Amino acid sequence: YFNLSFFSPASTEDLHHCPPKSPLLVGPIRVNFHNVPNMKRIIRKNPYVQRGGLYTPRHCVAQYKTAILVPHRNRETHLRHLLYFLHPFLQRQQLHYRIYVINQAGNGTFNRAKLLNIGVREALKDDEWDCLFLHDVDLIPENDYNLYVCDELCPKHVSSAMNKFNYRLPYRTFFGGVTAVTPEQYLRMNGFPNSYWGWGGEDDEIANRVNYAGMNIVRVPLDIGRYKMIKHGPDEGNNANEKRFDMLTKSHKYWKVDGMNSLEYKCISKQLTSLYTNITADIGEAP
Ligand code: BGN
Repeated sequence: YFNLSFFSPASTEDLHHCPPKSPLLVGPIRVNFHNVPNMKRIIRKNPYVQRGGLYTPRHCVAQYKTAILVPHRNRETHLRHLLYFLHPFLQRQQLHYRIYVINQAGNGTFNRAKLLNIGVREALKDDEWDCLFLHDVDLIPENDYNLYVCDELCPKHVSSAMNKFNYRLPYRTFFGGVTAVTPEQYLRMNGFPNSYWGWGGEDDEIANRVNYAGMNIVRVPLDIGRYKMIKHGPDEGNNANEKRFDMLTKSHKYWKVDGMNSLEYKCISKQLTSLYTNITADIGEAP
């Protein structure tokens, strides 16, 4: 008998694992926001991205599966900048990845942390992700050695050096912007709080939760965790949360009852567009 497998197209079993260090990385990336790329152009530049913003390396088997979760409302130009830079960036890292955009329906006060809980719940229905990247829409990574993979033991603060803070930490426990956790780490801290409506404080609460759940934070070195923030004015519907100081003093009391185990929302739509999975949810209103 002849062995005909030679003639069949390469299946994943015939492919080798991607190397530990991708040969495609370039290091520092020049990022600017002079013109806003339109979606068609981004699609043209990323021909191997599949519907829903999904990508799998074609010439090797990816070592990691990462879901990128982006809370969003009315920031389309920011989203286009992000997609324009992030898709090629992640492909150079030879990851299996998918980008999710989670929209808050209506005009109520914005709730970043709750949208991230929803993104995690929905993403885990689709695949067995090794890593969840919780990503602000207005932060663009400037170095592709900043690998979008998780630390096995500790939640990771990724955006350690933002231009807005002169490429330094604004304060020692800062955990805002871009963070990376495994699904296991996420569930161990009961996800994020659902009760932070408006700007500020939720990231500090999340940093507290990491510690309450018996974990430590690791941080990407400052020369690698570099991000450029897209300048913008204050958002409508995202005023500073005046209750945040008070809430933070009580976070140790509530973290076990406010989070993934108390998450309630209505998924209004889950749509696979060419560059991302677009989820819109009714998340209720601030009390
Ligand atoms: C902090 C905010 C964070 C924000 C950073 C950077 C608070 C709580 C004060 C007790 N924290 O001051 O949410 O990410 O600034 O802008 O406001």
